[in-house]
Amino acid sequence: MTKEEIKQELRRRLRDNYALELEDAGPVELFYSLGELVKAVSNEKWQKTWKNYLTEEQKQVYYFSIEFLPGKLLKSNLLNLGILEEVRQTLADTGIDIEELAAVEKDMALGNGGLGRLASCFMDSIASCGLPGNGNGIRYDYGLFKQRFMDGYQVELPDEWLKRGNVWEIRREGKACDVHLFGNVYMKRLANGKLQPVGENQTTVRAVPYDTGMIGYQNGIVNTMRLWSVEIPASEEAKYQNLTQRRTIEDLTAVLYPDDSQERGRLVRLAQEYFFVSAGIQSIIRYYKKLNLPWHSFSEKIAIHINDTHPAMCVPELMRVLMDENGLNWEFAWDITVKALSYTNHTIMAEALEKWPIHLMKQVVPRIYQIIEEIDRRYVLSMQGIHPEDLIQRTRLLQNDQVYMAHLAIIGSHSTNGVAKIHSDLLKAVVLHDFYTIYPERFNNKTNGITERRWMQLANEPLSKVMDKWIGTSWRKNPKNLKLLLNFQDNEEVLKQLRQAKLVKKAELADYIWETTGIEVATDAIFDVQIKRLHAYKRQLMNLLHILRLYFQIKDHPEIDLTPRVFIFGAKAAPSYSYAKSIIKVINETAHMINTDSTLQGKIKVIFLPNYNVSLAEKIIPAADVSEQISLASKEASGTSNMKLMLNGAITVATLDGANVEIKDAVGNENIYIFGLTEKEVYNYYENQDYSSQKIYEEDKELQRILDAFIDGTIPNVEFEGREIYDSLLKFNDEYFLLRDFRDYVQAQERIDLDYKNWALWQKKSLANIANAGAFSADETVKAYAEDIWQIEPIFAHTEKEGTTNG
Ligand code: B1N
Repeated sequence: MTKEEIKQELRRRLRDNYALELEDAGPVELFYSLGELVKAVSNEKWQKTWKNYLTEEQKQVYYFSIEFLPGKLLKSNLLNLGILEEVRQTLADTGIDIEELAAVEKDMALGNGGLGRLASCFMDSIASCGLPGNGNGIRYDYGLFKQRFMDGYQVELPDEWLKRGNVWEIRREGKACDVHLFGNVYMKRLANGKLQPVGENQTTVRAVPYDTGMIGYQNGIVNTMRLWSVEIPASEEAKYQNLTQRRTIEDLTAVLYPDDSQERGRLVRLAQEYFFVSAGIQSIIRYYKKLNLPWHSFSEKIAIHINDTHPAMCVPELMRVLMDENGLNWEFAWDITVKALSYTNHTIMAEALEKWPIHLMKQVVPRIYQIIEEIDRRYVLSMQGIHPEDLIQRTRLLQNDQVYMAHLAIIGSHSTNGVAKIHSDLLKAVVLHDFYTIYPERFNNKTNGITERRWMQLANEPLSKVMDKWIGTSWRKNPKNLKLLLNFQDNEEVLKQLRQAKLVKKAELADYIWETTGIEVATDAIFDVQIKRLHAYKRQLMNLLHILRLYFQIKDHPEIDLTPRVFIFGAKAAPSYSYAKSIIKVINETAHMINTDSTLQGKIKVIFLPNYNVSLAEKIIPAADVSEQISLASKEASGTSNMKLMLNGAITVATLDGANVEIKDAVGNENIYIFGLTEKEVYNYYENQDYSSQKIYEEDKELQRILDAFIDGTIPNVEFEGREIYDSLLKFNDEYFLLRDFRDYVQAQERIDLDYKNWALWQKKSLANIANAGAFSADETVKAYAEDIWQIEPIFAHTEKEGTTNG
């Protein structure tokens, strides 16, 4: 599209929709008109892509995830369509800043954190690699809550992201389907002697899909992310005349559960899980039937991926549809199911491994529960005589009146993967070791990745331009080519320009901090960033202990030569996670104490930015100098902000946890600050039960002073929270070994302080991080899934191959 065409199209839409001239339109009208224009351009490609998949009968993957976290789509869609610069220029010619209208778009925040964001990075990469893939999830009316601070406390407000409508989605009423919940199921004997399940007193709801185009990077491909919304079916209208009854049903897709890595056994959550699983499986079956192929070819055309256990009911649901609705026998249906399905595990935290009480399952999904019971029975039977009885009992689905969802996912699929090397190894050796002895061939690793397009090209233009200048533009299509930057390690001009680019983004963030908090920060300070959900295992508290150490140091020695530092936090706590909320309160109160103390001469500042989300991440990450990845070794399955920060030239201070281990291998020891217990040492403590935080406290005077600050009035206004935290570290023996790792952490921080003073040395480390970040491109990750797990091919490869055989 030329600039002239863009302008004409925009003018037409503004006139038709708003009766406005381009020059008179405000950012809201401009955003919606431009959004429609983008949709028109991409819809044509979407239609073509879909036609192509159909005629080629290409194998498709369906990525089932209860969370998707795309953030804003305008600029990303423009970039991927290859018209970002043209549109920017066209608008600029009329005196309009594209950023102003981009800011109108609400973040699509239908996810909690890493798991949902990963799903969205994968959607972008799958389309960009030309792979036939679809997302399947829930269209929540309210996304993750909006976070405010009041008196330092987290307050949650509803996220009304749909208030002004959503330009990107297409409602497809014609593709709606019915989902049955609750009631009873009994078996009826048919005339032919076969048993047929019959439901009674069931609640039938309508699942209506809303599709959003997932636009590939300048390759003409547009895939589909399908999100389901609940409605009351016309046939049932008479049944639900009462408003409360209607509400109960409409509640099903009303809100996203805000608990990250923390499971709570709620009825509505279980109903949500079944709702999007059932609707998704039904629409897959409908598609497969269009192909007119025998059932035994199913897994040659369809791969179904379950993102964590939330969609694990795909196993019994596919069984149900194949048997109850299509007459297949158990063995045949089971064979198809196991071949089609695959599963990713995202956590070893016990509280996040889903287990549903049997009584709840019987109540909410009675037919599914029957099938689960039968899977369990057959599993036990098939393993007897092959494996020892205790192993069988430990791995079966039904234990302690609960359904173990991870067991269901592993037994009912052909592949189980972890999300970083160390995590996958832990699954094999410890967490899922029993299953590994039974199905060793099913286990594999797929280290997470990120889409560099969003996290570098869109979020960090100054850096992108420096890259273009020195290594050309090939990295934009192929992030592995960031490696070319290594040729300039010793080029002072390149180092200077990289530093300058960082400074531009730091100045922008400093402005944002000033606007949102009224606090002034200096751009020559180290910007030290920890951004992730608030969780005890992620150890934001240890970061705070280090900040308090610096505070006391400056208080005692005002003349001390510290490199000025701005500590930046972004984190939401699950509303029910009171310990995490106490940590937020204590960080906020410490921040206030430090930021208002002029005797500190601005040497340290603490900024807790409210409402951390994808858009805020795009502001913070490009401005970061230091990336805090300090979880207790073994607890963080992978992490992905570690990759985004590295890509933007931040240097990581890290434990050997999750993908940090692979980041260390990629950049080398001299370009990362590693500290703390290893995963083996952590497990040794568990085994020997000989950890005593009290002992460390008693032997370390400085640490005593820091911990006492929580309860002796040093940190103001934290009476209850300070005591809660103090007790967690001493009375309850410091579950996440903060005191054990503290000294080592402090030493790493001292090296950072020193190294930053030598700008060229620091910049060289930063360069090495940028250059090696290509290894963490989600493009590479999804290609590995496509090859090893899903067995799907890019559309281009497919058509070429067909071409040669035909020709
Ligand atoms: O998944 C990310 C990883 O990078 C993180 O390390 C990991 O913590 C995160 C229940 C979860 N694991 N488990 C969840 C989310 C929501 C929920 O209701 C669990 N999130 C992760 C991507 O692999």
